[in-house]
Amino acid sequence: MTHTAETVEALFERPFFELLWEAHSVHRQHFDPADIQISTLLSIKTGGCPEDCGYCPQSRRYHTGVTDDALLSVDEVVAAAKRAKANGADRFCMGAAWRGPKERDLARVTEMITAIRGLGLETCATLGLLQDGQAEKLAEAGLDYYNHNLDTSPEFYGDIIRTRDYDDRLTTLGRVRKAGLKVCCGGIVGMGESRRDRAGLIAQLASLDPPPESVPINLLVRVPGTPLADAPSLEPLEFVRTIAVARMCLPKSRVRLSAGRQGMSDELQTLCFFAGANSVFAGDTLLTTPNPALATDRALFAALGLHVAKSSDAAEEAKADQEASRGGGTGQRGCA
Ligand code: SAM
Ligand code: DTB
Ligand code: SF4
Repeated sequence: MTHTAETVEALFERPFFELLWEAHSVHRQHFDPADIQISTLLSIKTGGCPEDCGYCPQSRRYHTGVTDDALLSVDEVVAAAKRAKANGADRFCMGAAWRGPKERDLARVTEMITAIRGLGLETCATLGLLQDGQAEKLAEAGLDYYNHNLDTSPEFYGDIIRTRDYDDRLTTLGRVRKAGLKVCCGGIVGMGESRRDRAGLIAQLASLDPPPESVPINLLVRVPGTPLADAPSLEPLEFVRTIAVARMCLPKSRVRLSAGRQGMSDELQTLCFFAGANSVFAGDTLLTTPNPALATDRALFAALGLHVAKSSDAAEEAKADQEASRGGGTGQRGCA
């Protein structure tokens, strides 16, 4: 199915309840609507990044108070992964404030991946742009997912980032796929982009072949000192629409409510889960900014009757088994 910014924007324009109903229906066709997947995030290399991403507190170009720390040791990261596992996470994501990994750093990260895999956790890494051959090294170490976001539409991208272009990102995503890794790719909204840009981002994500298995949708965390510190806030219902349209256009992907949850009410998050979000980052810090406490999330999930998926793959396999035993295909609905 071909998606263009124009056809995706038409979905945004549907009456709110119609859009929500349609997105929820698509969601139920592909997932158990009572299931939610939890990932834990750890910043393994914080701050001092040479890139100029206008939203990011870790760029060394902006005065945000984030310090330039060294890459953590394998022991420190494995200890954090053990704590995450004890807290019920099944996927452990490691983020590094790099343009991309240097070979020496990559060697340490591959050691981390192998050790964390050995704990029985799924692994994800977000290390920036990958050079030829680096994705293969990550795959050999046992990495499951690589996160690399397109962030916004191709048209708006140059307003936010100048040190790497859209094609650089697509090249990295191609390398990740070629190495056989699963792709986690999404973007940020609330950066002052237009609805057409939000539609353009979703059209790009949906046109990746195959589409990403995980799609993080970040709501900008406006960090003082970054160029986007005073970006206009996004209307909450427009955020819900974004999640609904992402669900419709990426029916089989895990849509993750990512950065920005700390500022969201329970009711707004609930609408997002109804619209098709079925994953979150758990734990009280994302990379450098606050996130709801695990106990707060658990209370919300309990109130909504959501249960934590054992593993994203297990949940998808269970749904596929359920469909197979019903003897029917699912057919995608709605996305133009
Ligand atoms: N340095 C690597 C890179 O850029 O690919 C990996 C880490 S980077 C922090 C991962 C993602 O975090 C970015 O692509 C962006 O989507 C998201 N992000 C960063 N700062 C954010 C903010 N202030 N609000 C929301 N999302 C943010
Ligand atoms: C993603 O899309 N969002 C996460 C994860 N991938 C690495 C990171 C959000 C970072 C928010 C800003 C911060 O905490 O520094
Ligand atoms: Fe660096 Fe990633 Fe932040 Fe961009 S988003 S400044 S590449 S850490």
